[in-house]
Amino acid sequence: MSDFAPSTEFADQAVGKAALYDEAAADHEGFWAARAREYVTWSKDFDTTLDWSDAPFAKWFVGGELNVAYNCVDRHVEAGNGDRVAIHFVSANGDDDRAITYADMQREVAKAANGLASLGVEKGDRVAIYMQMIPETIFTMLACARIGAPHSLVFAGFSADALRARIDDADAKVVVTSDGQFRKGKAMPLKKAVDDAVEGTSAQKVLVVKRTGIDVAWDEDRDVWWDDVVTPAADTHEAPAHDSEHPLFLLYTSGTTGKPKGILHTTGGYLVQTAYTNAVVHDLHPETDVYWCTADIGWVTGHSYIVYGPMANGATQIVFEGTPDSPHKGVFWEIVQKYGVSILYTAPTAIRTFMKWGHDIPQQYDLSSLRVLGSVGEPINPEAWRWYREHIGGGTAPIVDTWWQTETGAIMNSPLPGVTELEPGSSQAPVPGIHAEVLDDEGNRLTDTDAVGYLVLTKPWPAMLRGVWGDPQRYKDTYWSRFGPDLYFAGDGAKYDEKGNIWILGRVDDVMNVSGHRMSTAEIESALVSHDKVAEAAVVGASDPTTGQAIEAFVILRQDTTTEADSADRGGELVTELRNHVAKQIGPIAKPRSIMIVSELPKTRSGKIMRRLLKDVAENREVGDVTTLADSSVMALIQDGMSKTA
Ligand code: 6R9
Repeated sequence: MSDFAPSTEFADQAVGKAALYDEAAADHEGFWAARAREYVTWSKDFDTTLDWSDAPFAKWFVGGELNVAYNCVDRHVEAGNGDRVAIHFVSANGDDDRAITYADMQREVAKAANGLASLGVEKGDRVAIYMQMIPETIFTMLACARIGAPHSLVFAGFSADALRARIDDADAKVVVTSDGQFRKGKAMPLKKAVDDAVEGTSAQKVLVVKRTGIDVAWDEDRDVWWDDVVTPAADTHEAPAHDSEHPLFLLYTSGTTGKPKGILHTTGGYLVQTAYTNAVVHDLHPETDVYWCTADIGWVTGHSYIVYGPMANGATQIVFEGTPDSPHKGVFWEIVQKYGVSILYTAPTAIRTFMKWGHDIPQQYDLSSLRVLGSVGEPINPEAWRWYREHIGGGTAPIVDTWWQTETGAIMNSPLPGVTELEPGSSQAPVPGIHAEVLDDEGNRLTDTDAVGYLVLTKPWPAMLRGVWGDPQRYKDTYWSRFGPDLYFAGDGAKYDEKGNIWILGRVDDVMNVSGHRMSTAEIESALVSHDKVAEAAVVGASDPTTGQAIEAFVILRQDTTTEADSADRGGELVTELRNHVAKQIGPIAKPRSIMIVSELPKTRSGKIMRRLLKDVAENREVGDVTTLADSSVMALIQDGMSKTA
């Protein structure tokens, strides 16, 4: 038996069962109709499971009516679970830690719904939310869902310009924000960006939560305090039933170039798939588990796996306002120990950071409550996977590597803990009910495990995007034209291994072509990270007159295994060692032309490495737009390092 097969103890108690695969294979629509009635309470039952007659515009659970906020809150109170903690809020400075029960949640959401209604928000109006990780953000989202006013969250690290573009595109009527946010102990302004963004837009009112108490500019006609409008509002609110296809939210993808796309999700199908996947993939037992998804609510992972999926299931979860390094580098593990977190869902970029900091930090805490670990956002390098399993998961916790997108709305490819024999580094196979294949350029399913193709979703799924806000043509062109009108092109390169596992190789623009060999950035990055001196790596293909593209690598060293001399290495001993290591791991063709040792990598605020910028550096071009970087000074550091090497 492999080390990565589920234990019998785990399998016996697991929510996800092997039989789900058979059920889904036998009857796609029947399977989803059953999940819809299992996970969601309908005010009016649906009559048709899927209407795909106007493909690629799907309708799921046609004729059904429901209220998402009722499903996420009220029904748990009605079932006698009002005293169960919904959220353990862990504040950035420890000044506002609180436990919010489902009964509290019901009152808070009702107040927020009444407050928003008093500002003129009606069913169908769009509400922009520009707020950090505080409970009021969740109250507002659920209040919008309750009213039927689609929300559009804009990550609180985005600029005023980015916010304005999103308010404009969605014609938002109200913006909800806070005075400021705590960052590494300091109060930073937030409403200021809203002041700069809303001028001349459709936004009529700005609702402001007081979080830090810092000074804010005030427009008497436009601005209102949460404490004046929501806090005193009535704490009951009748939840109206909405059509299954009523818009639930818009979420703009950070898009590297061009106008951001407003990805549209609707009510019934989205809730069904987020709740179902949260149950079977995270193995959620709402009565006993303490669940923690560390994503920011401003990203799709926060929408689907903090707010909608887990709350529909009645989970108890952690919402953390802070960052992994503040007030100290052990704060995540301190939280796990204090609250007895049993399910942890985080991103490879965080795991690699913890690896870089060294395992002696998590070792100081009792992590024995953890029984399921999850990963999302990027391919997780096998080495990081093993570190996560060993040092966080006690060597036994199953890791669910979940592949999905803002557009898919919910998890698509992932092992089922308790069923699947795990394969470090691969999200393996579609979950029951999902159909994904790797196709070649001509649209044929790959048969050769050496070949690289494209990940394609071959059947509609309930949480699928329903369109790009205001741009049906872009929806068709981007996702449904590469392989045909009912095959969804995900934009990710992928391949199969001998066992039939699907390996995601990164975005197609990250697939390199070196002397006619197609190679993925992710594969070479994993090879670099498997060296014991490397914590993180980013690889790009830079144009090369002879080989088409040449491999350029940027690496961050591990602090616990390297010296200062290593960090100063510019093409010397360590670099040679790393190049040879890649050659040994993958083959000489994969040997990077050069490797640069850096202290940081350029990342978006959701933690994805922006290889486009590194490519600019590698090709000696002026570095492109850095506005979506979490820290725009990183590029200057890297370029400075480059010029010293040259
Ligand atoms: C949920 C989320 C989507 C893109 C996706 C892919 C990458 C996400 C992954 C993964 C390999 C995984 N991605 N999860 N790649 N393995 N487990 O991240 O949504 O921000 O829209 O990004 O992220 O490239 O296409 P989003």
